[in-house]
Amino acid sequence: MSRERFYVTTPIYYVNDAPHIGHAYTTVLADVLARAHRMLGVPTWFLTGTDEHGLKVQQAAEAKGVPPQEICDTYSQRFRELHARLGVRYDDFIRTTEPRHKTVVSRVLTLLHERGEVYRAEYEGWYCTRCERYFNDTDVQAAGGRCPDQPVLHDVARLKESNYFFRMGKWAAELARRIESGEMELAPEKRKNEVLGFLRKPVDDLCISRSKARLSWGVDLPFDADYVTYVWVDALFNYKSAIGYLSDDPAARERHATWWAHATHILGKDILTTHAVYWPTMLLAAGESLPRKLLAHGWLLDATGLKVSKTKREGVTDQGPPPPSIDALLDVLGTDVTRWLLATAMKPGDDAAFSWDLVRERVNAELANGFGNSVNRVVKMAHQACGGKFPGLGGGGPRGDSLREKTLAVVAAVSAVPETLDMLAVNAAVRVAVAEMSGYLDDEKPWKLAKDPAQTGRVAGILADCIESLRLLGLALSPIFPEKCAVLRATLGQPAATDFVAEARWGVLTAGTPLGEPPNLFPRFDDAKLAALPQ
Ligand code: ME8
Repeated sequence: MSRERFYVTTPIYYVNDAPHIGHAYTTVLADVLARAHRMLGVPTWFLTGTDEHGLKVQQAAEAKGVPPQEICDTYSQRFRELHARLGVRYDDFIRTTEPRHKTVVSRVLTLLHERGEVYRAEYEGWYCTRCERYFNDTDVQAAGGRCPDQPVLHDVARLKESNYFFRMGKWAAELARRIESGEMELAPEKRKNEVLGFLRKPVDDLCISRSKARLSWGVDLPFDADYVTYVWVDALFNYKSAIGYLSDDPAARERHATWWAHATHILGKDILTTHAVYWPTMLLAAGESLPRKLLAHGWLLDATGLKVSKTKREGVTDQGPPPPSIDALLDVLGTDVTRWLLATAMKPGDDAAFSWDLVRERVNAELANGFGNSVNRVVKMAHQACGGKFPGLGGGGPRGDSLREKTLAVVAAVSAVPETLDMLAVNAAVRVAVAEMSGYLDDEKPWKLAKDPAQTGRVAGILADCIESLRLLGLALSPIFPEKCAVLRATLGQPAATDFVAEARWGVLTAGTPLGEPPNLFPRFDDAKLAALPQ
């Protein structure tokens, strides 16, 4: 099923502040996966967007003294601009203040209300305005009277209100069954266990309304004009409203029918419960099928080991150096290197530190001295020893066979992406192949052999193996490095457009193909550029 179609989403981001590297991480990851699927010929639909209702936006607007819509327009545009700089190619960008979305929220709430899935009750609990969530006594106590999700950063306040509730608890056991059966996959495994653990305990019903007395910036509850919809209920439905769910337009409904069954949501572990419990239980209650898969990744951490976030870290004395801003990364390193730094920053199950020191180290070791150096070295030697043309395969010997094998392992890792969603495995395979190429060259020393006219065929064989390997690496890595791989392809006399199915095998380059000048694909980290950035 996963190979049939791929509908991939990012969380829709809050518009109360500028995007940072955490947001860029998720979006780049989704883009890399979307590009990999497209390259493999899997029809793909990539959705991202902005979450524009709720208290955070209302408060940001009040603080600036402007209407909330103005804040939304400004920051939503910032996300679009960032996506453009990151080379992110989405198919649709949804904003929750758009009529196409608000109509759907209203319709689905009416449906849930009519089905008896929503009731009114008095509620008293701990409320975190930053998370826009109620928490129960036990969780708040365990967090030392602070927000259970972000105890260091967020406080909570006691609130008592009459509100509307969704019968979430009623669906918990059914959801657990569907997760256990694999109908809705949760990756990585430890997140699945976390969610199943949560569902085994009694699950509270979900407060889905906010009194307009406190919060007016939201979608009106269709059955009570004194309330707006809880921002999370509103936001989660973006994944369906954007593709035409409950739309009046038949073409839009058709899109929903085409894509929904193939939905994969990419998100950070901070919003696992909302996505893995609130969202699917609401879908079950509405009589809808569940998303195919949820991939909940970890966090990029700053120098103090805290999640990189927009929140000012009041009360944290040793703040350490700030993490790189996404704009600074792009200014110093450009689109492709930034994409690669993010896409391979962490294993989905783990968190990862992210600092300028780590960035410098990785750029130099993995790109400048690794992949980039191999490209430069091999093309340069081909100019010196083979007249700047691809000499044709043959005569490389056992080391050549081994390079071919390691290179084809990269192709296998790319081909497995629809099942694994694992571009890190692709990257790891590339590193093995690049190391093999380096060892091959260092051991065989074609530059020395070239001095002996009797060895011309041997030199050509070695370089041909390396060039063919580079062609395949350029193909496999184009979802991460769209621009750099286009340069590599051009250098190796390949057309700009890739055809993975036709090209992902050993022996595609034809003898005599002219090679371009040796490119410096990945320069070393430039500290002067970093120092020149405005502070
Ligand atoms: O939660 N490391 O929006 P948001 C990695 N509007 N990823 C990070 C990160 C970090 N340090 N910080 C943020 C919301 N992210 C809701 C979502 S969806 C229906 C509504 C990424 O602007 C990560 O994907 O706070 C996280 O889940 C998301 O940004 C939160 O973005």
